Amino acid sequence: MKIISAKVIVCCPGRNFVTLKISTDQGFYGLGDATLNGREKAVATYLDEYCIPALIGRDPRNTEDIWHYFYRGVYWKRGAVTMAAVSAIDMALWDIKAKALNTPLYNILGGKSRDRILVYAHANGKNLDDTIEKAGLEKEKGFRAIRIQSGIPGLDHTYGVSEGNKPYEPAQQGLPREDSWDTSKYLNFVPELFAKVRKAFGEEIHLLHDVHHRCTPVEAARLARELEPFHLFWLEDPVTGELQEGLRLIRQHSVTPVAIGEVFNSIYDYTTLITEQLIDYIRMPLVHGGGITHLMKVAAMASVYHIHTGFHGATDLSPVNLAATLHFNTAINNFGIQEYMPHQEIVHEVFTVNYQFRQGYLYIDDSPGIGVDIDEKAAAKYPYSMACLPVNRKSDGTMFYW
Ligand code: EZ4
Ligand code: CO
Repeated sequence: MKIISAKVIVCCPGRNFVTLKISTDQGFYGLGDATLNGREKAVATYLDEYCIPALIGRDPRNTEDIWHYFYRGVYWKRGAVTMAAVSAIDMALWDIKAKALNTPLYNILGGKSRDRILVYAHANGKNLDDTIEKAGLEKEKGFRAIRIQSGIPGLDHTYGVSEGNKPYEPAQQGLPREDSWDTSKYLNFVPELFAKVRKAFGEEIHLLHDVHHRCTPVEAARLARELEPFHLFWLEDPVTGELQEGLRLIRQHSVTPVAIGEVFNSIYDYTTLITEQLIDYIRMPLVHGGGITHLMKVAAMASVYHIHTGFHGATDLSPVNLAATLHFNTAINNFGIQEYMPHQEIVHEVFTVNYQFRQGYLYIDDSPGIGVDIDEKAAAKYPYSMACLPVNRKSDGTMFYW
């Protein structure tokens, strides 16, 4: 089998997506997600200019060799743009391999370790009462795990909280919006938030929270310790992960489980975190972490250290990534939980999907390959429209993490 052509499809059904489509001489084609929120065109250009010409003529079944060609074979390794491109290629090749064998992807990743995938929903309220109400709505939909984010008294915008009644979407048209941040206001509010939410819902439901990289290690250690009585499923990105050793301080002071890595893109971002057991969940998604080939290795390494998966799954990751992730989660032993933020209806005019939500779980069907298709005519109706993630400053104007 040979790759005869490949193309990048950039579209904007409500938000931007980058999809790689690789075609073979045997009639099979594969899809890979290459979406990098706010930097879509950089990945599309990297694929178009440097990767696609080097793919033509290769046997698409050689997933391991092709992965290393675009990783090890390239002098400039790692980085979000490069690795999103590698991920898309890898995902599309695995899609082709499974389609050629006429079997769902999970079958060639280890088969079924489970029939359904536990997912968590998002409750984003403007204030404490609104957050409890929103969490109640998610519980009524059947979710058994809910991420709790709330507006913070005294701050105009807070990460994770939508404008008006719109669904949460952090990327805004044009150049980045500037938010303002105050860590002490945040730290004073969050324990009270979780005390009330836990009281309202009892111990049965899993509660999660995303700090979104905004604490120093010692601030994060304080928060993690103060949240201990409310038994969080996890505390996400309590600090930026750039300094892996920074996570030691949190571990020394608290038993609140920690999840990290939605902005990581390589196994080398995780080595200290995993081998010193400083975290409990890996978040690096297939679309940004080198695809199935690389994540299989990261997940295997994590499994040795009692660490589970809990992959990033916001709406800026396309249905192709979500479906590939569901196959992955079906197959591996150390699956933990999957983030699930449903895409807008308009997204499904472009992507037809093979998964379904029921009572707290996602179910993937047994169509061959990844099982998601793209309607290129529909995609062409929604051209790319520049949008960026916000930037964030402390209240005195100091540039900070968003
Ligand atoms: O801010 O996907 O846990 N989820 C998150 C997301 C990220 C966005 C960035 O594009 O942190 O909401
Ligand atoms: Co996050």
